[in-house]
Amino acid sequence: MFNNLSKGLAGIVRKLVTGTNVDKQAIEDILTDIRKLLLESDVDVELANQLVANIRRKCFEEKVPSGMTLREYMLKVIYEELVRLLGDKPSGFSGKRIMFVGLFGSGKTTTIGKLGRYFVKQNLKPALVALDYHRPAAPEQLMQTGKETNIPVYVEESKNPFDAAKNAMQKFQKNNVILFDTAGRSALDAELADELKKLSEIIKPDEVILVIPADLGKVARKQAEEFNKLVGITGVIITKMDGTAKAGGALAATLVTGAKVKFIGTGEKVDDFEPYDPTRFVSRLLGLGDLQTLLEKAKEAEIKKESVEKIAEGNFTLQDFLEQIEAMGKMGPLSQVASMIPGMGMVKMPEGMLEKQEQRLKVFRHIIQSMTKDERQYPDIITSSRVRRIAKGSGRKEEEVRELLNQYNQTKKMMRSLGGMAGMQRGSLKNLAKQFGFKM
Ligand SMILES: Nc1nc2c(ncn2[C@@H]2O[C@H](COP(=O)(O)OP(=O)(O)O)[C@@H](O)[C@H]2O)c(=O)[nH]1
Ligand SMILES: [Mg+2]
Repeated sequence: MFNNLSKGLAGIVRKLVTGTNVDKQAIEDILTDIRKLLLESDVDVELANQLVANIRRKCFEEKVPSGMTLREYMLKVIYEELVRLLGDKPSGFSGKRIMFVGLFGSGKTTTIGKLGRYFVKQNLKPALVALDYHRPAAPEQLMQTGKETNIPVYVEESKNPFDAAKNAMQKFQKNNVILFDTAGRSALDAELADELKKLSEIIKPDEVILVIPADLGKVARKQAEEFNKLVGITGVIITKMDGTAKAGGALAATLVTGAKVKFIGTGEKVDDFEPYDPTRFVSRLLGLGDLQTLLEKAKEAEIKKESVEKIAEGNFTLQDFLEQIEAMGKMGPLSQVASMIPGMGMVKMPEGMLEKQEQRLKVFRHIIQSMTKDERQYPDIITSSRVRRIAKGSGRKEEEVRELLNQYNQTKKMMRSLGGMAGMQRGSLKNLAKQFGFKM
């Protein structure tokens, strides 16, 4: 889904995470890339420009929060602006009567089947009502959908949609949700407009859901506005997200009207359907784990800035090392932390490597905890007899104590030899990851 946009954004993020330097020019280059990508995905020019302008302003005019590198800050800003572009909060359904509108072929009937099934899974008792009597095959299709999902369907013998609405509401009094499948046309003409308006007066729907196919692109905005004027839409479901690289257009255009996207359809089958959660959606689009969660957790864990800096300079003690391990521990299991680190999601790690690392860190922690304050501060004083004592105290093997000291010395050497580069990335999570043996 969203293949091009997602691939493109993931590429931009990778560039940002792995680029050697983030300066003014690098930021401008990234902004150019983002704008180009949004336009290619059919996002409105005005919207794309606005998004880029917002990111630029935040990066150049606002102060980068302390404890954050420009790189991380920029990622955060890009993420936030995309979330803003693609909606803010997930939104569910309220009320009993849900009326579906949309042009012919947009996916109304299919979506009603999907949503019906979704309600069944939530232990609700949905019912479906056929209101499209212009096409003979339409009620038939809804009957079929009902059969497949085991949900009752009302079809009016007289083929009068207004009677159908009235009679169905009578019949389905005991059901908790009634889904009304209205007629569509290839365009919203006067006759259809009239019928929908009348139906909406009879049904008095709690929700009016506009169904829009993702491949409609920028036109989605006009359509949403027209339907909204006519019957007042309360939400949108975007279908066929699986079939187009340009889905950004429909999504962004719809949201501009103030409509909330509630669900997205990702295929023809009844389970190809998911609630729309903008923050999760954008994370996925960026190829990141949940960046926001990571940033919050990092703050919670209060990774000590100075000790990170010391590590970056190759000038750190075992005490610093321990603090880092403990901070990482507070952020959750390593696999979880790793999936949240920008860029890490894109790196394939050998199976079991994280678990092994985690185990190793635990051992290191126990060993360091068995050391005296002096030993943690000046590891050079640790002689063989001290190694023996530490091993005994921590219940670990002498070998493991030596391995820790080795790892410490190597890391120190590595960080020193990296010199300038390490300094540049000081404080960054990437650096932290490197510290603990991940390659990014
Ligand atoms: N690939 C894909 N096809 C869909 C999706 N939703 C609906 N369709 C297809 O779009 C066509 C029209 O759907 P239908 O529900 O009959 O549209 P309606 O005229 O608005 O009721 C059918 O062939 C559906 O299988 C979707 O999310 N993905
Ligand atoms: Mg239909």
